[in-house]
Amino acid sequence: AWRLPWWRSSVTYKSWQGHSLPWGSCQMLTVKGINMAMGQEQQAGVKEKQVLEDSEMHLSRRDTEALFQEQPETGNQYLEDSLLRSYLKTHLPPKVLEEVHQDLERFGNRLLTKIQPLSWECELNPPVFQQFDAWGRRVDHIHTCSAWRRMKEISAEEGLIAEAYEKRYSNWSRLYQAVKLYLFSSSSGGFSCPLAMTDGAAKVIESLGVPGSLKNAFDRLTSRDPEKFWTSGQWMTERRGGSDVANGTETVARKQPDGTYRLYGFKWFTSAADSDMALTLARIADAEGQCTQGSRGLSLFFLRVRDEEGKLNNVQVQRLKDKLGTRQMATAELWLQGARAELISAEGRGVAAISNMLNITRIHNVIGAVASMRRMISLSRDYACKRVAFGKLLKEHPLHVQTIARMEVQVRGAFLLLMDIVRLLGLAETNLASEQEQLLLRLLIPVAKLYTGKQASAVAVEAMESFGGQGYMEDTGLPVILRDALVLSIWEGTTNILSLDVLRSLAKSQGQGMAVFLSTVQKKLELASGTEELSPAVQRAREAIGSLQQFMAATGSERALTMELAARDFSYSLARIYTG
Ligand code: UCC
Repeated sequence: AWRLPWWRSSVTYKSWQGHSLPWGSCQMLTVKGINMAMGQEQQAGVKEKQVLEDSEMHLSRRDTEALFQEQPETGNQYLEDSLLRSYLKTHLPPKVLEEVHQDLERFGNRLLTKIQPLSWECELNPPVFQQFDAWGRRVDHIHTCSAWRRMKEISAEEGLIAEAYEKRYSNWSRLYQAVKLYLFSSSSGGFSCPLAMTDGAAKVIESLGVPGSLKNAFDRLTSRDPEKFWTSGQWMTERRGGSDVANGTETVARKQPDGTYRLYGFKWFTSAADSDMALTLARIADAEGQCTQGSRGLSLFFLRVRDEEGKLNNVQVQRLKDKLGTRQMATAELWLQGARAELISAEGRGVAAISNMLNITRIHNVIGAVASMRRMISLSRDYACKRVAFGKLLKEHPLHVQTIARMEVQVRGAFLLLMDIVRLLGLAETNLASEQEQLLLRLLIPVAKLYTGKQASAVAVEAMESFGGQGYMEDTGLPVILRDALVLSIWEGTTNILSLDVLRSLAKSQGQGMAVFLSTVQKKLELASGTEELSPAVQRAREAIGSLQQFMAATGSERALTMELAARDFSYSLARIYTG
């Protein structure tokens, strides 16, 4: 019974609970029921009745046998991921590798034995919103399950945020953190989402030099102590929409005599609404109550969601969102009715300040995309080794293997792209990145986010099909992975918005970003051209670069318009070339 998803109606649930009969027997009862209802038994002769009963028995036994398939499983996800292990072996300094390997092996076992069951519990027990108590008092309480709260403790214990900020392994710390998040993602029961925003908030505070007023928050966001650890929200989307933040933000900030602010507005889409704090944008009102419109009117604020006694900070929860996926996690509509907040950016520099957070959460999105592809393919591979069809195992059918191999190529490319981004981020965060590497990082983040988000959805659908009808069954857990993957191309900037961000990054660097991209790719191709087996791939990559350069040269006087229209295809090309 625990395997039943929560949204199955209680009628179905109860009727299953009522029978301790195995599936086959249930079916036999159903067949008998139909026959009785049709009145055939009364009409049939004794002999005919016997034949009918015999065939029912025969059918039910056969069905019972045919219904059982072996469940696809995975083992320790670190040990089984040969590409991940070979990447770490190739890139990490030996001393770092030794320590990291031990920890990842241990973590892989913990994920398998302890964390994965919690993840399913989160899926079965989504958050519940209680607006009033029994006596009519407004409480606006979001009840989360114990497994979800345990995920928060585990995140602290494992240093899933802390690792990146302690910098124990200098520039490799960020990559190491990303690897742990990648392993955690598919078993996190949706907790990857608050972690993404928590990491983003820590990054913003760090980039501000950890001012005294934010020291406590920073220490908590990056703590390994479950008692201290905080998660953060990122409240950006208002009712006019989540893409055009500059024009969509209506929230007003009114300055108080003590220098703090009170925020008034309506946040339409706040993920992980049970977080301890949030970063949010608002327009500061002047003495006459007027605000500057557009991007230049936006400033960034820090706020606590509740005070020390657990009372909401003048925030009202209107309702929880009814989402297609990520149901484990509370996404809410929030009214800010004078929420106390602290201004943490320069006035009018809110978008630029929160972009540090956006870049981190977009990298987390890539992590989630690669992880979900890896999970689906690992399960699909395992199933291919167990399931027999047409007289042999699926893995003995070349066409089936070809389908899995094509997905495998997608996930491997995406994984290597992700690793390169977090490697560059690690360099940037330890002041070891050249100016060129920083430009490349800025460009690759939106490229990777937009491309892997689409890949993850496509791979999830393809992999689901590789299980046949079983892939479509809720209680296999496979549809959950698909639903959760579908959001990856939507939140944190849709594909088109991210494509425009690619153009923004190129324009801001006045073409330097593109030059760095091309020279980096050329260098990688030169290295690869020394290996004969790779020459057809090198050739194709060179042709793709040639087409891209020709396209850019041909944009002519209508360049801005052409580039805007081509932004998505252009970004896909960058992703494919770099990944190749
Ligand atoms: O909150 C959400 C859901 C949370 C759940 C997330 C969990 C993910 C977990 C995954 C785990 C599995 S969703 C919120 C979604 N909304 C967005 O992502 C926003 C999408 N819209 C954009 O990105 C737009 O392009 C905007 C908002 C950035 C456009 O705003 P503006 O004001 O029109 O942009 P400007 O004027 O071009 O940029 C203002 C400044 C510029 O700097 P200056 O002024 O110095 O030239 C830009 O260069 O901001 C800078 N900037 C950036 N800098 C803008 N974007 C970036 C960037 N990405 N990196 C660096």
